[in-house]
Amino acid sequence: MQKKEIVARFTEAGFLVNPAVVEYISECGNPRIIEGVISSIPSGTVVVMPKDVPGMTQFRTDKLAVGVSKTPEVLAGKEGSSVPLNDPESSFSMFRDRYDTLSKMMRGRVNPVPVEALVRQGNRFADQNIGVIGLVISISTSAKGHRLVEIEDSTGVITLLFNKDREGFSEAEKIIPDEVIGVKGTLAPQSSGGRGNGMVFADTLFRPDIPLTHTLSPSKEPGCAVFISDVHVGSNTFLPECWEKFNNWLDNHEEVGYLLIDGDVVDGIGIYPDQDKELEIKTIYEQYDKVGELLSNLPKRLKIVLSPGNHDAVRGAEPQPAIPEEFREKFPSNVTFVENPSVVNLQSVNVLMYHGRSIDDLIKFIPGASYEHPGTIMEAMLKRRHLAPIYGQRTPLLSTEKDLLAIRDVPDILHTGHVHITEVVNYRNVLGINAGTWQSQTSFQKQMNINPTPAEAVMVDLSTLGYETLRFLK
Ligand code: D5M
Ligand code: FE
Ligand code: ZN
Repeated sequence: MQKKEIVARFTEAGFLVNPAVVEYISECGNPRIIEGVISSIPSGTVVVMPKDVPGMTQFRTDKLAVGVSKTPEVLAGKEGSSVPLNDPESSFSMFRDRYDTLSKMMRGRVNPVPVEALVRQGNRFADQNIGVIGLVISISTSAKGHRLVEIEDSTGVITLLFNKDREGFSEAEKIIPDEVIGVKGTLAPQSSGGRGNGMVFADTLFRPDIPLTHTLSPSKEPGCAVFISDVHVGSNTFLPECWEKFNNWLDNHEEVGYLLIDGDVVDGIGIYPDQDKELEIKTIYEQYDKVGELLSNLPKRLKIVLSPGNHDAVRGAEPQPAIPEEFREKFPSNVTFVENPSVVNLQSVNVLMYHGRSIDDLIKFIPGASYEHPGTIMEAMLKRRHLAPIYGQRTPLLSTEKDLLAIRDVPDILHTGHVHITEVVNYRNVLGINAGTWQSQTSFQKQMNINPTPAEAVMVDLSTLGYETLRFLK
């Protein structure tokens, strides 16, 4: 991106900008950083300085202190915590909990009126400005190109109309099924009602989102964590020499106390048609034994956290259970097995780990989203405060009492994987790390035109939350 364009974008948003910042953004070659900075800048800022740009001043220093890593505390997604309902077909209580949890996060901003009160005949809200919050049950486009979104709260269903000629329409185009949104707008006269349910002409769209006031809260103790994903041991595209280099690097970097692995640790068996032709290790037990061996060779000081993904030998429906005991025989004792998703606390830094299968669905539904930029999808999850909002597509969701994929508490770090492409973003001071993979491009990815970034790891200095991408491919 040209420096002139960078300056222009900040000017347009009402800010002056420090030359070092312009330099940095132009070098990064990722224009989306600008929008991230603009969205999280403290009010009253006149000139955008390096301290306002995530990653600029928070990059790790060269002298990292060695900490004493403690066993991570599992705050959510402990082994055995996701219990299916007796009636697996019933997702009612889960959606009810989703609505309750996410609507609370917006209530103060939206001041919602219950849908029932808006659709009642002769109600007093016609032509009035009102707020309403609901779970999206259908999305369509009107003959004139406006977006019609049906939402449901605990009292009824109402249609929202987002006018295509109004500011903010592009956000309305990103509304996806089963997310919880709020709007402020005008209640239409009863006669114009959307499918007889009443209609709101939407002015402003609200999402649960990360509060603008959210600040970085690094650890007070020194120490670093390394984030990886999608090791795919057992596949003939797994890269053992690169892993070896990574192992050597860890041997020589004592400041690293934690290693987090976000699923697809093995390639698995029977995950896709004709997979056996691409397997070097043909049984699931031997694949896990090999992982156990690789992890045993890593330095013993490391505390390792391991969650499953869609290639692992567990139920595919999310939350996924931890990798079962029967596969752990060769694993060292410094591994903590957690569910997918889970929240782990590393010396006060909370990491939300989620493999990321829902990324496939979110890419399909969010205009402009792509496999090359999983960071955009992590932002989409954080805005919606949900890891896998869309029900009934490619991500199987388990029916549970509570919605275990809602992002209840704001994490310090969101760690995902699955798409095999590394990207790090900072969204409102939450560090989003999509970790890459340890296998080279597979024939399937070639067909899909997915270009992975193999053999990369992301290191975070827990005492600053600065990060660095480490590369072991060559
Ligand atoms: O996912 C590896 C990569 O392949 C990741 O980018 C998602 C993509 N993927 C996986 N399954 C599909 C389907 N069915 N369609 C399109 N893209 C897909 P992994 O979980 O390691 O197989
Ligand atoms: Fe994978
Ligand atoms: Zn995966």
